Amino acid sequence: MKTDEAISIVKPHLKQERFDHTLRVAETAEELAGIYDEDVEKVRLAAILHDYAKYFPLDKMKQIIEESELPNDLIDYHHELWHGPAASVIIKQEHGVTDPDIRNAIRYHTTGRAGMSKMETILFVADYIEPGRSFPGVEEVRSTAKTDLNRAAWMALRNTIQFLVGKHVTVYPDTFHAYNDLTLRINGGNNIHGQ
Ligand code: DGI
Ligand code: FE
Ligand code: FE
Repeated sequence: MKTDEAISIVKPHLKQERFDHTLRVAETAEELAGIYDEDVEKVRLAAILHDYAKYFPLDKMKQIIEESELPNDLIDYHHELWHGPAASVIIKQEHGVTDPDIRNAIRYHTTGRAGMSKMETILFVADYIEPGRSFPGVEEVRSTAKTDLNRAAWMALRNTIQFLVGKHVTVYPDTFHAYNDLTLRINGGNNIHGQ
């Protein structure tokens, strides 16, 4: 699939501000792909398609999840977590995107997961740091992303978990798994206490 085709698939489904976010994520993800030696074409496609299902009706996303191989426990968590997994199914079923690297990057872009591939991590971080984002602490993640992709992802996960816990809402297990996995990876396998 070419960039133009991916854009024409998602554009009718996105509000202008979400479409602009999508293009900024693509640009940011391409920069990271350059730094970390990842396939720029694939990263760009994953980025363009990542929020495709963001505004699908909730019952449609729910149906896609229930009728797919995706874990049904997603339904017990916040509906904000549904659009990535739902998009990963629909782009295959309706648009023939079968590449597992692209589909997994889209699927896990909100929650992360343990053992994220480089492509998954690039999209996860790009979605968090694109220039339109103004989360507290994003500047530190932006600068870290230039030199240490895994640490940047870890920081984004830490911030998100802290944010969610502060709101007294649930955190999907994959988000904890991603955080734990990267904690060990960036510490070289040592589970150091008190840091
Ligand atoms: O779709 P975007 O707005 O571009 O970004 P996203 O897909 O990363 O959605 C992020 C939102 O999801 C963010 O406001 C926090 C919320 N969220 C709710 N529950 C969870 C969660 N994020 C994670 N990582 N884990 C959760 O359990
Ligand atoms: Fe998203
Ligand atoms: Fe996004």
